[in-house]
Amino acid sequence: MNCALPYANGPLHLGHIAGAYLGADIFVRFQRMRGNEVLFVSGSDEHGTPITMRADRENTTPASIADRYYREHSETFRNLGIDFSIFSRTTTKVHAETVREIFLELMDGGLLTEKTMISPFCPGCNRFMPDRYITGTCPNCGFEEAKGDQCDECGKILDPQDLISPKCAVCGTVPEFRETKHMFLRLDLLQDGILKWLDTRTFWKQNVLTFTKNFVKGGLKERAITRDIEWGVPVPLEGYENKRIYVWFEALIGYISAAKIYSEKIGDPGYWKSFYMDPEVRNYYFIGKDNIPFHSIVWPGMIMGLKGINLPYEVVANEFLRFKGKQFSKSRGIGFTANEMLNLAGRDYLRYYLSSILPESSDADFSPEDMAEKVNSEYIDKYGNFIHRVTSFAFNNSLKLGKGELDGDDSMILEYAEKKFTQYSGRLERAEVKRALLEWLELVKESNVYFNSSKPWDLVKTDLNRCSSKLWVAYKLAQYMTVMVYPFTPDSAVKMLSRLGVSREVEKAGFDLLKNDEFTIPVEKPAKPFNKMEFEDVNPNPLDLRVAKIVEAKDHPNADALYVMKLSVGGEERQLVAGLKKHYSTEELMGRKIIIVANLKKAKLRGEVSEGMMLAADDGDSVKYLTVPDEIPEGSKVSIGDYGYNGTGQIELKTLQALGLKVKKVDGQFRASATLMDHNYFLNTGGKFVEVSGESRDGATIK
Ligand code: B3M
Ligand code: ZN
Repeated sequence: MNCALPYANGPLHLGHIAGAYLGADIFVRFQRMRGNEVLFVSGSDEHGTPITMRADRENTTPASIADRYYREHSETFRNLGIDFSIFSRTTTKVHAETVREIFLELMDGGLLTEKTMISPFCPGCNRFMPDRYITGTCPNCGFEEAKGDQCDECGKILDPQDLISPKCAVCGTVPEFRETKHMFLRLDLLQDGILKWLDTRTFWKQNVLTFTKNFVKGGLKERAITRDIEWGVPVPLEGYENKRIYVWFEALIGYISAAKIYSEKIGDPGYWKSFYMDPEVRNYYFIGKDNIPFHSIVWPGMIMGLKGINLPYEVVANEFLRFKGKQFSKSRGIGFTANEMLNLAGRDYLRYYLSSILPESSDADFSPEDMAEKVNSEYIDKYGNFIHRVTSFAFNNSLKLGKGELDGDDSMILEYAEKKFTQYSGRLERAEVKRALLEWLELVKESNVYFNSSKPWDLVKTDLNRCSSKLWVAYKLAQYMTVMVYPFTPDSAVKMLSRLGVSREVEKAGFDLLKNDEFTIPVEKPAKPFNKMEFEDVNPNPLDLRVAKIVEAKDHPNADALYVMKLSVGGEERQLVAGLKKHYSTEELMGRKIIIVANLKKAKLRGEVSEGMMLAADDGDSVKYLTVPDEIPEGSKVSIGDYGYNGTGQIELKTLQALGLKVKKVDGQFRASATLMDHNYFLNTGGKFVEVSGESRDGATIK
């Protein structure tokens, strides 16, 4: 079991998690439950230009960037419960050796060849430019910010020469193309083999298969696998001292080197071979959509040139998860990183929600509101509540649970549970995670119907034997649900199982647990198993920001620097005290539209009440109020990025200060921004940005 090696160049966002990692983890846990031995590997992809680019930007070394994100990613996966056997790195010695061996084996097999190529050289930076340092227009789809190695919009693999109007991403200079020697992988020789093999992969998911076939039909060319760069795995050839192996070529080998390192760690150095070299063993690759061609074409091609390594059994890739319709992007401040969301929602709630919307066959949309709604109405109200009702009833009535004689309804629901389990297994066997969860949810719903119509609360008065039989069936159903939901929400499942009095280790016992007929009822009154998710939990914006119009401004009776103003806020009138006297005359303020924090705790300033606070930018020299274009009506609500006010209620000044409101200069405009959970967002309303009413400075504080 292999899961893409994430570039160690930035935080993992929910798009990454939903694209590959969560589905892989669920699949692995399911396989372990079935009694299969799984080796689950991944690691940091620590070479490549995404990392050198970041190091350049931050004025540090690629190694320190890689270190930072290797640590961060390991922790994120741990926090999410993604249970790798090993999460390795591509900067290890074992990796460099493995790459060297594979490189030489392919060369011996005649699959590598040396060619002189024309490479982009930036006269501005005085060096050969790595592919990703060149940007330009994609010849395939017209996307204007395509990179020299791939267009991130249409997915097409590119050479820098293919780009229309290329330029250096560092200094903007138009690159020259100069001659340089490189080693090439003969994908052209491998094309027929790859096509034949692809014909045997009829069971692959449509999205991967179609993409791959179209790709190969376009014809495979030799691909350069060395680069004129300093950061990377050395090339084992004379004359290549100043070159490095292309990151994709070696990152793919990272699966095997990770497996080797794991094998050494457990004291069985040959262990990895029982996975990668035993043809009976299935090698799955769970990856992001934009990595498909490397795993379904390049990697299989490389493997065909090696002795004894298994070809992928299946390459599984999801479509994209979007955030309110846009692609997740840390740099553009769209959506959440995995860590941010974990701070707001419990691990299992997040895993549940993501599983239920996984973009398996088409793009999906993540929304915090939808998450709270789904978790509450499905996981908590239907599943958690079932466990709670059943165990509480057994406790309150001190029931002895016994199978006893089953009636028609009992047998029917138990058969239904078995049928749902079979369908669920079929889905998961095909790595259809979202659909497997739907089968589970159907069982949960039917079980609730069964419990309600059994009316154990009547039976307990009339027929105690029937009643304890019904409860036994209900416990059995609760066990089905819990065991089946384990791969999705492992922590909660373990807890729920112990509520049923079942104390065996879930993964060890696996699906044999379903055969368990022994339950013990609680000795103490069961507490509610789950707390509901509140919407505030997932919307971090505590500011009720509004557009207000100044309708009156006059001197404060007892303070020299202050004005007392009357505001109109969409039909509502408010009084506000502000220290603007040094900066504005009352005439200059009259009729202006300003932005206020409407839910700041009321304060009395020298005897005058201030209901809220007006926002102004202070660049050290002058103070200027924030405003919006005139077409925005007073009373309008102002959002921070996509976040409207979350309804927190009255706040203290320090809550406002914690959001670090600042001026950002963009295209000559001075916009107001705030920081929510490490992201910087612009304040906006009605599709317009909140701006400073005049010249300011980038980074000026807003208060
Ligand atoms: N590092 C791309 C990515 O992180 C790349 C995957 C390598 S898998 C061998 O999306
Ligand atoms: Zn340059």
